[in-house]
Amino acid sequence: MKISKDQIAESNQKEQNNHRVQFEFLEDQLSRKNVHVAELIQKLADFQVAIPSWALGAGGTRFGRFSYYGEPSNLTQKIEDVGIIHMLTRTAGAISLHIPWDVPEDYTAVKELARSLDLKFDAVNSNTFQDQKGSRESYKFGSLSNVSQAVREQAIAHNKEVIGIGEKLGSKSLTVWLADGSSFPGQNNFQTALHHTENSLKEIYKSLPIDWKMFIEYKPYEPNFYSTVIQDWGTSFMLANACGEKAYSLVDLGHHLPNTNIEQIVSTLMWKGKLGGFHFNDSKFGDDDLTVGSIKPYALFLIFNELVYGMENNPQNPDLAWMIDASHNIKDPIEDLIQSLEAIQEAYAKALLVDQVALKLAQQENDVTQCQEILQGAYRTDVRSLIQMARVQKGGAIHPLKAYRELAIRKKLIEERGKHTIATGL
Ligand code: AOS
Ligand code: ZN
Ligand code: ZN
Ligand code: ZN
Repeated sequence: MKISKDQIAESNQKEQNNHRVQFEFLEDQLSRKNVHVAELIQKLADFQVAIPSWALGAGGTRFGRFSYYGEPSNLTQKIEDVGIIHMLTRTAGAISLHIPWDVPEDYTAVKELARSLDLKFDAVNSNTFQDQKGSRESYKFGSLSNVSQAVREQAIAHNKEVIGIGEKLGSKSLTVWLADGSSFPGQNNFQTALHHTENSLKEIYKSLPIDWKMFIEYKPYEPNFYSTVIQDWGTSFMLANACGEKAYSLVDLGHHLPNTNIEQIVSTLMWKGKLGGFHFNDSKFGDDDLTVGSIKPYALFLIFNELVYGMENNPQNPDLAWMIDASHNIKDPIEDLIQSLEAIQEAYAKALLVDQVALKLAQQENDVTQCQEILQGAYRTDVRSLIQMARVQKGGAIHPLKAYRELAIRKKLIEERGKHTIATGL
């Protein structure tokens, strides 16, 4: 299942007039404020977000899983789904694979398919939170932090294997997320667990190719409910420093306790040159993995404001690896990802509109009211036609979601794949 350029052109034909009127209005408004609209569009068009291979199927919860009809049941079909999203949005130019859920059988074929859909292979993700078929040791009581050396060695070996797989695909980074922790006080010695984790990560780091990065994800709780070994950005930052210059912290928006000031964490890490990757999603309570921007769009904008500031002022921080880490229980995953991409682009565009010079001046003068006005002025701008223009210039759809529905893609996927398919993964 592929979407053709003609199908997109046809869909855009119908939207063209409306889009033009809105864009011209906004362009005029922004030009009056001395905003370089063409530059802005270019930045938006260049912004690419990876889709993880586990986001294309229905995730479910521990209480149940409801299949979404026509789900991709193998890696080829997952890549095809990302291809559909990228064709419509032109902002999802990469796929992030999870090992062992998505080990390619035929590397040449998989790479060729990705190339034909204009997709790159983003970070590879290791999995030491589940026991794999036939493995000798169990991760029930942790992986890189386990009290048993044999378990730690198995988990280290797995990560090295994942790097090897990534190398064959052209990936340039490894993301490590650990479920390690404890569910009851006294179960673990905090220092021993952290010490083991640091040593294990250093061991994995030794196998990292010279042009690779390692991303260390943190999370306060779940699946363990008393303590998590890498619980917060400080721990992740400390471990990244212990490993070396190719190791970075990764911020997943859902991995913070309620009301945490995530934008401040972003700012601190970028100042220290240690923010490597980003997992987008949204949440009300915890690691809810909901559609980006569906719950706290203003918080997302404030985070992007710091990201934009960092990208412009912190050359010590490398280019970031952007990814959507979401899970879908009741929506069509493709529709959900299109909505997430739109929300990301919107927050980014609004952050680009913040007048940094005026903001700095207002800060110098302690003009608190004016500082707020500047941020909210940018946030309240309707930037949708700008994002549409960025998409159109790259051959995408003015309205990706509408086009997806009009082209009846899901219906065709069901015809092709069958109704009761199940995606591998979470
Ligand atoms: C888990 O909570 C983390 O967000 C991971 O980044 C990811 O969702 C998991 O590794 C899926 O494999
Ligand atoms: Zn994540
Ligand atoms: Zn998560
Ligand atoms: Zn999450």
